Amino acid sequence: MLINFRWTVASMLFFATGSLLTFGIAGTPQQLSAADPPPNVILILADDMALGDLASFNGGRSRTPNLDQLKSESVWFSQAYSAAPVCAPARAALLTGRYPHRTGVVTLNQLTYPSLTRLRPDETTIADLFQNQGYTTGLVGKWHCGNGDGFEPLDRGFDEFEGFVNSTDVPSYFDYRLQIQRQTEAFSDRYLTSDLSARAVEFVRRHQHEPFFLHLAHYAPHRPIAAPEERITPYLQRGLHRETATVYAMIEILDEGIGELLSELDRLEIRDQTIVLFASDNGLDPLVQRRFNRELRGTKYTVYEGGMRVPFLVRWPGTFTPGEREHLVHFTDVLPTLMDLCGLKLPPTLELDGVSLAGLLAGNGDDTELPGQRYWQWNRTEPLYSHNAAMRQGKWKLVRPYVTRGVPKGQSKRPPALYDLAADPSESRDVAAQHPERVSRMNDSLEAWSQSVEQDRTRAKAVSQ
Ligand SMILES: [Ca+2]
Repeated sequence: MLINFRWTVASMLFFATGSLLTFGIAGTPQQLSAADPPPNVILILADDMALGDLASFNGGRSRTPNLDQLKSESVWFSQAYSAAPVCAPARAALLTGRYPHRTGVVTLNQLTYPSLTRLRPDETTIADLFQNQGYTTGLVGKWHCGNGDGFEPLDRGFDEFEGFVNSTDVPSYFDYRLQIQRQTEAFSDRYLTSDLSARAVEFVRRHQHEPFFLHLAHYAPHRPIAAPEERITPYLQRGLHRETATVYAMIEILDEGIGELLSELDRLEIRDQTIVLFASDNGLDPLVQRRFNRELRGTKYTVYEGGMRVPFLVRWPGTFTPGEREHLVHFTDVLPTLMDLCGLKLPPTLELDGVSLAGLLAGNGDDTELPGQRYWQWNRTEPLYSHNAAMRQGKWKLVRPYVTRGVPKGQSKRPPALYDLAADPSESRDVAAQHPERVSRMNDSLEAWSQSVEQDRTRAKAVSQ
């Protein structure tokens, strides 16, 4: 009843204004007529899946027919970046449209560092915005943006939650616990990824007649790696290392589930009114056997390209013309983009770091609409901005090098490196010595950003413990 009431309110607002959707970016504004319902949104996130894990990028090493089909039907961004090289901060940016540090979520491991992984109570999530404007909102899968009362998905804008808050709930893909609303249930008769896929399909069936926002946050192919043996065998027979074979089997099952979800949209005849966005939160995990990732340097945990460049596909059949975009886009752009596409309002007090990509998606935008710089930083504990930080400006990338995956011992003394990604996409040649003025300017900019986000992170109204 609540959902229907909300939808009625949304409809009244919609019909009162006569139009709901305007692309707020340069180009001809496009409006849906009053007869068009607001689009549904499915935001799918893989976990530790690299750009090179898609079969269309790796020469068929893996099998991802459904994701490759989705890519062929989508606007896909070939230079898309997560907001961090690890799970929780990347997700915090996706949920808020803001750099992770501002949100209070700066590292992983919620149990060891609860106060550094909780999305601050004064942050607004994308789920809040959809929920407040008439959508039914659901999270299926991993949360990882805070645990405890007031910090979990049902407290942060989701009407429905079927998933897990802490990684300790998933000791195995074959033996795990899920929270279903606020009840915990244990499962040992199924495979996690297939289970989450089925729950996503059920969510869509339940809410097919209302506008919905579904965030399907898969765990695959994150550790603990495991898959049914018969799914691993074909990759072993190709001579792959067992860990790589297992990861590819996990990705294949992830791909199958996404195929089933997309087929369900067809069966329910809501394909054209459903925006689907697919991405991954960071690059491949070095603690699992290294595998092909194009020419990209680095892995999860590092701010090199291999740690943060991710697949980023956006499909809206009948509205977007599929094709590649080479613009530099970032996880903080997701919230403003989806708000824009759905014709929803952004509170004027919200200070976002990202921008709407609606113009680029519609094919009438250009680089001038994007921020000129993007920034990243991660270390395991309280932020030390001399560690593992980066800034991208055009083809240039400044990197304060990665030092350790463990707890750093004080500030890093290593000098910044400069890479020309147009000439050197694998970040193999440090050209800082040839461009001292550029290094100095970019380093100053990175320093200013660090101070800004740190000030925001430590602002008053601190997270209660
Ligand atoms: Ca991850």
